[in-house]
Amino acid sequence: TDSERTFIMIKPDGVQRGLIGKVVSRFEERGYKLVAMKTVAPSKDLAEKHYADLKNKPFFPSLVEYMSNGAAPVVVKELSQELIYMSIVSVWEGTDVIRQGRVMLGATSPLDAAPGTIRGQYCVSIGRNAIHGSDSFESAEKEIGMWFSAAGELVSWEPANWKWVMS
Ligand code: DAT
Ligand code: MG
Repeated sequence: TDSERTFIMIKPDGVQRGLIGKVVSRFEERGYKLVAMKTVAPSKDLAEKHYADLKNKPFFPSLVEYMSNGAAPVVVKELSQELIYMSIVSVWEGTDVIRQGRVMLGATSPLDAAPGTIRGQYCVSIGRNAIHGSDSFESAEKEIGMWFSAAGELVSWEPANWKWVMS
């Protein structure tokens, strides 16, 4: 349905490399609706929780380090000037956005990602693949709940062009 929502995160390498605008543009131009977005510096705990399904993988410690810089175990560290591991978390809405978001990201390993996908255009390393997107309805619900407090942070609104994009 056109109210389907997904969780999209621009990881620290994507932020450092100035890819925020490019990622946001792709979703905006496709016609999807931005319903939440903020900067975060996740704690190690939150990064571990986000990737809990992968906790037995050999790359799990380096994945968590990459996402959180092994930060102190607070929920979301206050942003400060010393911060270098900053991410952008966002929620996008629209028809089939979970599956389409994954297609727009490209394969997990950027070397397998089709040219024209975000990872296929901007990345070469699986450990620096710039972006995360929910892989199912269940993960989208879980991840949105983990990174946002639904009450105030998700906005219900209708873009002026909505009916010309989703029909
Ligand atoms: P995706 O990010 O495409 O959903 P995933 O959920 O399987 O992929 O893994 C989460 C992240 O973990 C992925 O973006 C990069 C890292 N990762 C996955 N497989 C890896 C591997 N074989 N070696 C190193 N990092 C890996
Ligand atoms: Mg995944």
